[in-house]
Amino acid sequence: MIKILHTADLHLQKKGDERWATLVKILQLARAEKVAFLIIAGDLFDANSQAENLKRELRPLFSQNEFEILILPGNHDARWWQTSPFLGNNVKIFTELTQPFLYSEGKIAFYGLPFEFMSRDELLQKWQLLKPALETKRTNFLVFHGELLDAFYLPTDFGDEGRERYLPVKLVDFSELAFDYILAGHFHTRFEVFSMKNGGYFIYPGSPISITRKELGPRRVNLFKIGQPPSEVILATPFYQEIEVFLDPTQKSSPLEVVEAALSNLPQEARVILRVKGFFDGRRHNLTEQSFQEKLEQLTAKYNVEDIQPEYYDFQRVAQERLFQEVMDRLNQRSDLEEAERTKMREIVIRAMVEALA
Ligand SMILES: [Mn+2]
Repeated sequence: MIKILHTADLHLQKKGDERWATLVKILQLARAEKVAFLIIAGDLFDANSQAENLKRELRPLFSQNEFEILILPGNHDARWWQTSPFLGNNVKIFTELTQPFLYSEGKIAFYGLPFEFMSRDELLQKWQLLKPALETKRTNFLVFHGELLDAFYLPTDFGDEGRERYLPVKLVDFSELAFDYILAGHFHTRFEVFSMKNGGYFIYPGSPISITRKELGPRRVNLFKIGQPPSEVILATPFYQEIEVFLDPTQKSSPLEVVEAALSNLPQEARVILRVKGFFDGRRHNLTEQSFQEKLEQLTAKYNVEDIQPEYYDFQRVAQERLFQEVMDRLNQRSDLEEAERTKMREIVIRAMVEALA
């Protein structure tokens, strides 16, 4: 059984940083899983200039591996490959769509389209060139870096990109082509698999480390055996995680305890974007908004919190009002209300009274 590891969008910038460590981790996984191929489907480097600086550092990592490393130029590192750089003994770079890399006595073929700006119509003509060459008796791979139009994506799904179209394709474009797997890159947000009409798969593995704050949750690579469906493997690499804490004013515990409970038990790779919403009674907990914020910052320094979005409200003036307490008691006595409705109504009352008493 031939195993393949597929990733993309590492956006390497310099040796020794977290992105570099992510590449090292991927190579370790490839070794441990005894894969035959490591496929990097574009944007290995963040920019052409960084690629130039890093190539000597990469050679020892990319040499003496038991597996082949096939690299596709993406939109971030499209130009750099034109000078045929040497990256290591086991490395091949896709430079021409019509010249596949063949293995296993020609039973496995990897086609790759190095990135250049093209419209969908121009791309359709490119695929037509391949049609006679794609033998159905072999396993055909396409390595691709661009946008799949079947899914609704936002510009932020591709890292920091402008509003241009980056090699737009639709699944239907491949329906008469005998590709068994399209190993793609460019879509950073998450691991996604699409089934094609011909029975093949189109796979975006997502970035293996968060490049922007839109790339949330643990990062993944695609590890699979030829003939079987793609499958996701979680990497222990840095990722962003949004945590939203809603402070319920009827809760007895201190708002700081509520925040801390939400932050504990996160993996150490998580970089947290913390949003604190809702209300607390400052008098009851001996807090002001100022002192709460200070304590919040002290607390979050212990965890990997990169950003606090302070959307909380000290409603102590409202909490002291007899009318408010009466309304709350009535709300709590209503047995016909779902808990979610009760919370909603409580919030409406608080907001109205906050404004009325201002
Ligand atoms: Mn990218």
